[in-house]
Amino acid sequence: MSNYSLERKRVYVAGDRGMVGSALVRRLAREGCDIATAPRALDLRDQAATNAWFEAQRPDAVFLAAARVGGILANSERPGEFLYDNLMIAANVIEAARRSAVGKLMFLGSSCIYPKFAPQPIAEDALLTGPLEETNEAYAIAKIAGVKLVDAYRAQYGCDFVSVMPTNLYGPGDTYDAAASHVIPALILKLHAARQAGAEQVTLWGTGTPLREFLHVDDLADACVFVMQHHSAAGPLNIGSGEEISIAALAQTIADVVGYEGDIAFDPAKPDGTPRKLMDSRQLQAMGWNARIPLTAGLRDAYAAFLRSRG
Ligand code: GFB
Repeated sequence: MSNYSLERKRVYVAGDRGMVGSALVRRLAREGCDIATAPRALDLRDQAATNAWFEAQRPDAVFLAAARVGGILANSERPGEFLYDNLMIAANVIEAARRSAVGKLMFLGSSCIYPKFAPQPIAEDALLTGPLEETNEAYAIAKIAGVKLVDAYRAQYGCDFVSVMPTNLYGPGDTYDAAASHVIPALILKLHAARQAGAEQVTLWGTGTPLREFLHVDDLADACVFVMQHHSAAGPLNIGSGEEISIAALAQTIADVVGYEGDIAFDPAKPDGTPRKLMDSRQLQAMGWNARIPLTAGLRDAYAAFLRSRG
C-alpha cells in the first residue's frame, strides 16, 4: 500500500457546497491540513477560470467531488447537461491539476459507470464490458471519461491521480426535490409530506423491485481520505457498504423513520433504472476499510438533518 500524508498539505475540495464535498470538508478537519475551497463564482466548466484558480491557489492535493448530479428522472430528461457539465468539470480540473503540479488527485465517479447487466456484485474489471443503463448513460459516459483521463495522465505524465466509484449515496446536505433528487431524499420528502398531510396513500416510482446499495456520505468521506492516503493505482476503486435493499423495503424503512403509517403504492409507468447495482468492494476491504453506519441509523441521521434544514 502506498503512503500519502495529508498533514500540513493544502487540500482543494472541488464541490464543497455539495453533499459529498461538504462531508469531505467535515472529515478533513481531522487531518491537520489546510482546506481550500473556491468561491461560488468559480465555474469549473470554464477552463481559463479553472486554470487561473489553480495557478493562484497551488493546492498540493485535490478531491474532485464537483459534479452535476441528480436522480433517475433528472438524468434521463437532461442528458445534455449531465454529459457536458461533467465532462468539462473532469477535463478542466484534471488538466489544471497536472499543469500546477498537484501531488495527488482523487476523482469521484459513480457505480453507474458499470454495464447495466454486469455480474453482481460488480467488480472493478466489469468496466466497459457491456452496454450501460439507458437512464443515466450520459452521466456514466462523462464519469468513464474522467476515469480514463486519470489513467491516461498517470501513464503519460506520471501524475499520482486515482479514481473511486462510490455506490448510491445519501446523508446530510442531500438535494431535496420531489422530481429531480435521488430516491432517498425524494422518499424522505414525499413520506414526510404524506405524514404531515395525514395521507392514506403515497405513490412512488417504478415497481419497487430494483435493488440498490446505499452508503452514508460520512462513510464515503472517511473512505476517500483513507484511499487518498493508501492507494495509488490506475482504474476505478469501488466504495460500497455491501448493504443492499429493494426500493419497496427502503420505502417501508423510511416510512418507519418519518412515522408515516399509510399505504405505499408504486407506479410502474415511471422508470426502474438498472435492476441491481451492488458493488464488489473487496479491494477496498482488503486495504483495511469498511463502512460503519448501518442504513437505518444513517436514514435517521439524514431525516434529522432534513428537519433541521427546514427550521
Ligand atoms: O436514486 P435513483 O433516482 O437513481 O432511483 P438510480 C433509484 C430507484 O428508486 C429507481 C426508484 O428504481 C426509482 O424508480 N424510486 C421510487 C424513486 N420512487 C422514487 C422517487 O420518488 N424518486 C426517485 N429518484 N427514485 C442514479 C443515476 O440511478 O443513481 C445517477 O441516475 C447516479 O446517474 C445515481 O448514478 C447514484 O440508482 O436508478
